[in-house]
Amino acid sequence: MRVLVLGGDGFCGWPTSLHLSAQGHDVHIVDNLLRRKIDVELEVSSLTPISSLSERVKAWKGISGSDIKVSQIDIAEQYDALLDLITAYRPDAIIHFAEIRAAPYSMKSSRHKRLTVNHNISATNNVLAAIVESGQDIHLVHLGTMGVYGYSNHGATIPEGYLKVNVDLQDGTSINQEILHPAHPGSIYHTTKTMDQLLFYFYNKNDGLRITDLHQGIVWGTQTRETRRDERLINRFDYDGDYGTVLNRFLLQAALEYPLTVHGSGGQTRAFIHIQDTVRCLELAVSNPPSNGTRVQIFNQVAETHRVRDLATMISSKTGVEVAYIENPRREAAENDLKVENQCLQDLGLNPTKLADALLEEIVEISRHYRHRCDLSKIPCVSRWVAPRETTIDPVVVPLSRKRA
Ligand code: NAD
Ligand code: USQ
Repeated sequence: MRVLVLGGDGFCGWPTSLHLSAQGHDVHIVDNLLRRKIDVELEVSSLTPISSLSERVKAWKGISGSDIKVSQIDIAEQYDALLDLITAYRPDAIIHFAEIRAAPYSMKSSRHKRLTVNHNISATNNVLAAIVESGQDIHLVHLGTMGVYGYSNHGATIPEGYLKVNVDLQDGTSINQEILHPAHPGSIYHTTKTMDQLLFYFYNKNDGLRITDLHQGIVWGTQTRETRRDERLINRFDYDGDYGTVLNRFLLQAALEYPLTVHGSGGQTRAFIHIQDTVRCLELAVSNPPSNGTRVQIFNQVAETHRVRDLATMISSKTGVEVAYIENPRREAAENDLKVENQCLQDLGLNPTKLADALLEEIVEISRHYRHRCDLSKIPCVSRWVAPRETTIDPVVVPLSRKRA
């Protein structure tokens, strides 16, 4: 298959590009290097020494014999260039990773909020409009997030995208329907992913586009089978307060003997998946497109769920590093449970990796190996959801009512 990977230089996109290339697919990366520019803005860099994108693909050609072509296009701004590439390359599938993806970054200031919304919504709409204008039957695979569902404590298992509802009609009868699960985003970044969902809904209904939306949990780990083959292929490792995600941050902190930064009581339960499984899920999604005329296919890309303080306690007991409970800079529930349906990708062949000592140890090893590259001043999360002067305002709480049988 010919696969266009938008955002193929990023944390998920690079190992996915290599994996698909190793599986014999023809891969073409599009990236405007925005993620590397954000590193410059934040004055931080990946813990691992990532090569330039041109060095990466040259190294891959030398190691595997396979070509990965690269186009530097800003898909949010350069619509004509994107359309020309799609027209010429004629991809069977497009994988769309190319969005600003860090919740704390999106909440840093009004400039970051506006940038994240304008950028992500334009990027997604441009891809959809370009597929329609190209007149080609291309399967779009998008990386969504578990955060579109939110983290309220309603006790029910989160379904894969669609919720069954019963609607009472005026004549006293009722109808059963499946609707998109209500959106309950927890940051501006997560909000853009809920808006993406509506764009997919519309283009699927209006233009018959075939779309798979993967609602992914927090990705942990760094290396995959392909990125491990040569140091020039190494994947990025974000540890800073804006882009670093919780489990990788805790493992790095453990390696540096830096107290584990648990927000609040650490009662937040989140979904996790290892990067090796992410690339496998993308392979499965690309190989299993929805048929024409079907609604947007939504899969929950999740291996397991964990409570943040349980992760910290587990890592602390293995390494002896203390746990620091710090004021939560985010506005989120102090405690939540999370039950998630994740059967669809397993039915397609995913056998997800669970948190395993060997994999945790591998991240600690990477962290130890590159610890000299870590800037400790970048570890604290300084982006606040609400400015201090506003913290007396109570958030809007949507009451949940329950019908008892
Ligand atoms: P990343 O920031 O490392 O990678 C995104 C890539 O897209 C970067 O290389 C960036 O330069 C490129 N890009 C951004 N805007 C672009 C544009 N306008 N034109 C061209 N290229 C552009 O992020 P990631 O961690 O690889 O995440 C990829 C996707 O997966 C995101 O959409 C994210 O929301 C989703 N996701 C990530 C995680 C996670 O834990 N990392 C979890 C769930 C979902
Ligand atoms: N947290 C800590 N300590 C830290 C960092 C985070 O306690 O040092 C807590 C946060 O308060 C939050 C939880 O850990 O409750 C998760 O935070 P995170 O930064 O690991 O994850 P999040 O902001 O949700 O975003 C990440 C990715 C995003 C993706 C999302 C999937 O950056 O692209 O969409 O995970 S999900 O969380 O399932 O929505």
